[in-house]
Amino acid sequence: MKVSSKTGFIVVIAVICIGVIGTLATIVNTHPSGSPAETIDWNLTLIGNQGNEKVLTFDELKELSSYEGYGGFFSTVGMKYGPFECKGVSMEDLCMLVGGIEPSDTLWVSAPDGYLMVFTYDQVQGDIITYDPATLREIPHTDLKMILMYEQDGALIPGDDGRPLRIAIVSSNDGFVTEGHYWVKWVNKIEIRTPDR
Ligand SMILES: Nc1nc2c(c(=O)[nH]1)N[C@H]1C(S)=C(S)[C@@H](COP(=O)(O)O)O[C@H]1N2
Ligand SMILES: [Mo]
Repeated sequence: MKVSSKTGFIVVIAVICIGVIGTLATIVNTHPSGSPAETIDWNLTLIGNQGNEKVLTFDELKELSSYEGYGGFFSTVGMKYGPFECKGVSMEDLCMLVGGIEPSDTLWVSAPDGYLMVFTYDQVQGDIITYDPATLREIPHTDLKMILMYEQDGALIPGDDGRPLRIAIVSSNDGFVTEGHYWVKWVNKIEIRTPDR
């Protein structure tokens, strides 16, 4: 029948239109995973060497002056990762927020999975051994900096790699790697400890 085939045609077109609009709406609404626009619910607790505490949200951390550099690491089994473009806040700046770090202090960086790294004052200042990415032989370095990274290669750090905050050892050049155990993932607590306390 002529009328019903025309009606059928209109129904088919309508269904296609709804499908196309729906698909476009889904694409517009979905941020690519790791997009910096994503909201991150995360608190970082800083504890100064007097026991003073300061809690920063992920958003507050991103408001602080940032530091960018290249850094890569190798894991216990010798696998090499990076170098990445790392953006974050310098550890010295973070320490300053709770009164600074003294040469005799140590820095205790930990994560909810129970992982903990203790850094010396010198390590916080960037005195960390660097290795040739190809041979893993020790090489000299100049401008190393320890940062708390919140962006890796221009996006949020991937979940398994420490989202949203990870320690990174960076420099203005990308020709080196450092030991992976320094690169604490999922950092939520940084404590400055004085030996006398
Ligand atoms: N929170 C947390 N960070 C961590 C670890 C961990 O177990 N927990 N392992 C460390 C070690 S020993 C290495 S070699 C690297 C491994 O990094 P990857 O898991 O991104 O490969 O992360 C470091 N950071
Ligand atoms: Mo490791």
